[in-house]
Amino acid sequence: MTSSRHLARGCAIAGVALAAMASGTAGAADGRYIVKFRDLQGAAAAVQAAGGRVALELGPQRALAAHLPAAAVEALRRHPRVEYVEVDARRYPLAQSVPYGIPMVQADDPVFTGNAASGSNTTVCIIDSGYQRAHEDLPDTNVTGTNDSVSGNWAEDSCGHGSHVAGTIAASNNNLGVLGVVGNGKLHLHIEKVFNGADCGWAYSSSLVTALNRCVAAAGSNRLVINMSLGGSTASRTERSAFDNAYANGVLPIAAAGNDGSTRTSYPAGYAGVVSVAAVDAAGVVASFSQQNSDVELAAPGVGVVSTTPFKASTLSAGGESWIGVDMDGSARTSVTGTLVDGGECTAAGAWAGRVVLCRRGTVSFAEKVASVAAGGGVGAAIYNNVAGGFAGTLNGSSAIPAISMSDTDGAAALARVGSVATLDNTAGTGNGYEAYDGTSMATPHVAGVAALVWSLNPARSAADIREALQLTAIDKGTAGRDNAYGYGIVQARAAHERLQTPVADTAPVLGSVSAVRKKGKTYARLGWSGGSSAQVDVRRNGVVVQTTANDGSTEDGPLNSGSYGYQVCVAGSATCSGTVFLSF
Ligand SMILES: [Ca+2]
Ligand SMILES: [Ca+2]
Repeated sequence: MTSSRHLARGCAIAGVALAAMASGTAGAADGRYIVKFRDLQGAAAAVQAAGGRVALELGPQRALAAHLPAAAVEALRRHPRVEYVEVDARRYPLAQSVPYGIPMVQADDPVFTGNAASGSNTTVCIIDSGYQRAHEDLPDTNVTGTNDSVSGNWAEDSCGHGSHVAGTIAASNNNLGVLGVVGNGKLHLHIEKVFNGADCGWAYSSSLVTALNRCVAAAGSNRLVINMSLGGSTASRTERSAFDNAYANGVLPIAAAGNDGSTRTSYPAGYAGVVSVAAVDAAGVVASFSQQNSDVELAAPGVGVVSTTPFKASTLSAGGESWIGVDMDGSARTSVTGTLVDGGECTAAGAWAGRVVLCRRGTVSFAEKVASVAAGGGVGAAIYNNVAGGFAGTLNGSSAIPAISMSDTDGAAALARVGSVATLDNTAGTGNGYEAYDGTSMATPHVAGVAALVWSLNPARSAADIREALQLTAIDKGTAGRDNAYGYGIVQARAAHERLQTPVADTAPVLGSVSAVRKKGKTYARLGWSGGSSAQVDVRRNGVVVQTTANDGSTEDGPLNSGSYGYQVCVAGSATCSGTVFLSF
């Protein structure tokens, strides 16, 4: 049987919480316009004569901002000294929204943001659906990738999954969009594109192994973390040995625990050499979809994670306001315009010919609501939530008219604009999108980003050291100690870093035996020991170092004259030594 690897993404989009990023567009419902004159002499009088009220004079531009009734707009457009009249469009403060997961995993701690070395000489390889390089909030430099004849151009992302993962790891610390775990651009990202198509589809296990090989080659001398927000239920011998060997060779692979809500093990997360990541919500509670088994190792934010997507946002605009909604699965991807009406719960068709209809969530399915709107002649449906927040919905089929979901608060704001002309724009296309997704796919990049961040500031440590520090410093959740829902708990960047900064105390070797052996008529001492925290040991004879050798458990010393000798084995260059064992002959 052929195994395949699917995206580990749960119920997709769970609402959009970036109201500050919405921009006002349609019309000047508040009646404010900019009127451009050939010269300003008599301009204010002309505005007043037309029934308007001047708000602001723009001298160098020879223009006035003014509140104008509709009739005045038309009159001024025909005025011989007026060049044009345009809507005085709204501008909003640009702000970066910090997703809740960033502080939850301590990624914004000053120990990292205040250190210019954070992220440097470290690579995160993202094996996914590509990377929307043109996105305004994703790094454009320090990014490499591999084009693939099957999956296409790595710098484009047809389904959005890979770009969402990448944003959680590395969205830029600037004045827009979101913030990633490493936002300073120092982290090297390498993109391996194994998924393609609008739904991302699936990839073969062999493609995943090829991607791993390319990640290793691309990382060069950098420390390498691999992000795999993917998995499947069938193990593969080839894949297992590839990832276990990579880990043994100093690579840190991290994968999603899976979204089935079952106790099944998912692969590659299930291999010993791969860290398996569970998903928690903003309250730190394990998500219902997050798979629970003995392989789960760490937990991280994976519910309602806002990050970067390559898609143009779906919007409803009316009366000078615009709200960001979410495309309903199966909806037509078109833009329509019509008078906005309140359809209640849209349980039955109304007289909605040519209208854009607002529907409240509840009582009947989304598909039935949209069918009612279409049957009533409506040109588009915007379904707003009946509880707090946004939501993602499916029509379990397709509709000829566009349908989007909206949050409860945006729905209430739209209801206040009923009667005005509305545009429901659900066209698909590339753009600087931001969406909230659910899934262990979203938890995985939090851990990968934290591992890279911590490793970059502790460059002498091994992949095994980083892994151990993440385990030992995670916030314990659920039943005390490691458990199958949370693993060791929620990953903590600062705590792991501090643990790695503390020097580890040496432990002494244990010298088990010293015996005399004869070779070519001469006598040697043969030593056998175990333990010791160093790669090399000193052999001491009567307190004097006579040999420094590999800590491999045995060596010989000599030739020796007959007598009595006291031997010790010590951590190289230290006084951390075994007890003394005597040899007399
Ligand atoms: Ca940003
Ligand atoms: Ca626990």
